Amino acid sequence: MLIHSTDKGFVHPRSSEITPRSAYEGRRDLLKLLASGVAGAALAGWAGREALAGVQAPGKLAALPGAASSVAGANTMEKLTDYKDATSYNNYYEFGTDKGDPVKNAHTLKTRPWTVEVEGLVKKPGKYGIEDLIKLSAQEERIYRLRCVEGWSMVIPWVGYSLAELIKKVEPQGNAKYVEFVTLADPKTMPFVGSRILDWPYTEGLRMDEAMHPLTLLTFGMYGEVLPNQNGAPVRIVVPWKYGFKSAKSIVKIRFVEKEPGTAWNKAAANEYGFYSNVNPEVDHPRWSQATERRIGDGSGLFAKRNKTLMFNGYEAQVGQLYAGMNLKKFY
Ligand SMILES: Nc1nc2c(c(=O)[nH]1)N[C@H]1C(S)=C(S)[C@@H](COP(=O)(O)O)O[C@H]1N2
Ligand SMILES: [Mo]
Repeated sequence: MLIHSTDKGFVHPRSSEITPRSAYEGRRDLLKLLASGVAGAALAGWAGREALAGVQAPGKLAALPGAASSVAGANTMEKLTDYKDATSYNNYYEFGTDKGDPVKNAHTLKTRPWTVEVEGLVKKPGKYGIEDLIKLSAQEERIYRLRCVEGWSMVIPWVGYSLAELIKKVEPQGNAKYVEFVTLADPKTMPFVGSRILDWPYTEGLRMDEAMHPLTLLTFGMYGEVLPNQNGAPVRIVVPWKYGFKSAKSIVKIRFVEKEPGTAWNKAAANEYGFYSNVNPEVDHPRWSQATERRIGDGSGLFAKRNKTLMFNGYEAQVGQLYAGMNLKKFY
């Protein structure tokens, strides 16, 4: 997400695979079984739940397990990105612009106490303490690809629940057409807030139907644990069919509005980053192609293996309908 340079071959420390293959493959078999309809009651009990909790926690942070999700598209079978890679190669500009900065600097982020304010065009505005927000709905584990606009991607087992659960509780008014996410901008704990790279706070937004889509995840954890600070603790959004920058980290406000809200990267470079930002291999970034991507962990620099990028990041069957008839070159 850089104005100055593109993804420059960061060297990844080789780390042993965090998720034991046995656990992962056990989950794959179970999900196949569920899809075939055989599972049902036999899996409903304790044994089934145990087996479905696919990802073993790395043991670094507080546990936050989630039950395997039944939402369509929420369980890609691709190999998970190593926990170490997913937590040391980040974009979180409040803590620096290099991929290695957030893991070094984000320890200063204070994630308790934390409140998320729901405001704007809703019948039930209010402030949610983070613990209440976590308990508002059952936690699910969802394995999503996150595709950065810079050309790399990861596969991460996120933990959270559909943002729609919260939206239904707060009852948007009829004229609420968009949802805006405002993130923390605290110059005391975030060394780059105050720099001129972006207009702080970092904000993002979704159209109401995008925000209500079951794949849009209000996210509290990953790999069976709470989010590490550098990944957006204590709560972030993950929108798997859009470029990573739509997935705002460390949110403090959810605001319901009538007009399309401004967004951090659109304000910084409107010709490069639109409001929609759906992953689209056919619409290039003005300065580079979006046709392929590099999966983090699959080598870097000259040895990087590149994969074809999929329309809507592979979630076209689930979300394509939201954009029927829209010119996606114009609304990039
Ligand atoms: N507040 C905030 N949220 C943010 C960003 C940021 O700089 N600040 N970067 C975005 C970008 S460009 C990406 S690709 C993802 C990266 O998420 P990850 O580090 O967990 O992989 O976070 C997004 N959310
Ligand atoms: Mo990104």
